[in-house]
Amino acid sequence: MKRLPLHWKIMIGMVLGILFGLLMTRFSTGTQFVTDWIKPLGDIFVKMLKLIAVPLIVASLIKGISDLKDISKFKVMGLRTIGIYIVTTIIAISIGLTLVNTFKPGNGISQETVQNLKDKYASNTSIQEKMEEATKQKESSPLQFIVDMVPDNAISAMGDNKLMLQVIFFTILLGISLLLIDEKNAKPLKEFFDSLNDVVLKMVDLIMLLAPYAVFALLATVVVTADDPDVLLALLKYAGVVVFGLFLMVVFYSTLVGVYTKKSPIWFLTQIAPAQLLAFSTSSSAATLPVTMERVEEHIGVDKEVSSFVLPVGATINMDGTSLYQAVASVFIMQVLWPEGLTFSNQLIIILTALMASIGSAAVPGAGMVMLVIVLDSIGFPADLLPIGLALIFAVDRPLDMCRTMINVTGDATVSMVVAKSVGKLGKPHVQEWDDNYEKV
Ligand code: DAS
Repeated sequence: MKRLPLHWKIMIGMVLGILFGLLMTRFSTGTQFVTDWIKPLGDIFVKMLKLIAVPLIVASLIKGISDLKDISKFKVMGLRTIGIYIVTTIIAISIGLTLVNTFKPGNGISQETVQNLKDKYASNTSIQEKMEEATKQKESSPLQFIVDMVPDNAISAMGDNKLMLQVIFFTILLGISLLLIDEKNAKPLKEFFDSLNDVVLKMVDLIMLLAPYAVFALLATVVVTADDPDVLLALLKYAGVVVFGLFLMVVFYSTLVGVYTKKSPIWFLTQIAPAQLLAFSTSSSAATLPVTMERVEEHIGVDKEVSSFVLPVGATINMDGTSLYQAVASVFIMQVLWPEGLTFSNQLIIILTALMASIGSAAVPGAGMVMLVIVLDSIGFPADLLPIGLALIFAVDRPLDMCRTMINVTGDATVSMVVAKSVGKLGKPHVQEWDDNYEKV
């Protein structure tokens, strides 16, 4: 067990978690037992990862910027990153639309199933909450997400994971200012952030020792709280289209890595596997970010100058998995509830609004579904059918959230490699992983 690579240990934890969850569903008090005594371990693990996300972003972003010789390189890297993120998201949405229009998963849903889902979820508080959250987002101005980027209090911005963009905004300002002041005066702060960066990366290693046990708890919880199988079966074709689309995205990323960076795609996927498995288990790009950064920097060899900017920005605005899901889900819901809305122009609008919605989606569980309301609203989907539309896909949203978050993280890691290669900052991995205690090579 000691020599087993980390991602194998995590996978074993996941499988045992699923089996244990299935076993617990056999007992009347099984769900309560898992919720009371197993779930907290998973919650603690996710909280610990979110706890160190902000100091890691601040330390590595400051180190990344202050290591730059001239600020113009940062501008080039920033524009290149945003540009590639937009392109990969548009590709994801296009794949989603092509598949959902080809396989038409909505055409197989009976009105009886729709009624069954309507009765089951129409009064569901979670759906009401998502509708309210989406309404709030709709009412804010289109540039609100830029205004929200500017924190009015540096310390509070540091403390709130949801406002990751505010942390990034403040840190970039601090890093650039550090670059522009006298070298002698900048030295103490630069050295502080250098050591903070190393310390926080080591904290990631230590927290990851918990990972196999934490994913056991997370997966057992997902299993015991899952919906009854017959509902899941009715939506199998829809879920299959989403998962197949997400798989095609992994093929796209692997091809991009192999062709552009000349690195083996299998090697790439193996190195980021722990981050992918955590994204799958937590359904949160924000919680996974510290591990994504550690894997990309230490195990792939992307320079901090690049990863410290590309990954935090990607975790908040680049969600290729989510955008593909939103494209499939919106057309699926129209196929079932509003076939007359399936015009070509509406699907073009979906490309634009799913792009904006995935940028606006928070890196937390279930965020993609909230923004789906924005996408449907943008094409004039009847407001009274919206809650039914969400009820239609609600049953399989959590497993699909796990899958799309895994793709979100894979896309960020891919773009960080491509950007690093393009600016000559893709070097050798720093560590050779034998087991949880890495050997420095
Ligand atoms: N769970 C979100 C994330 O963390 C993605 C989503 O909800 O679609 O990436």
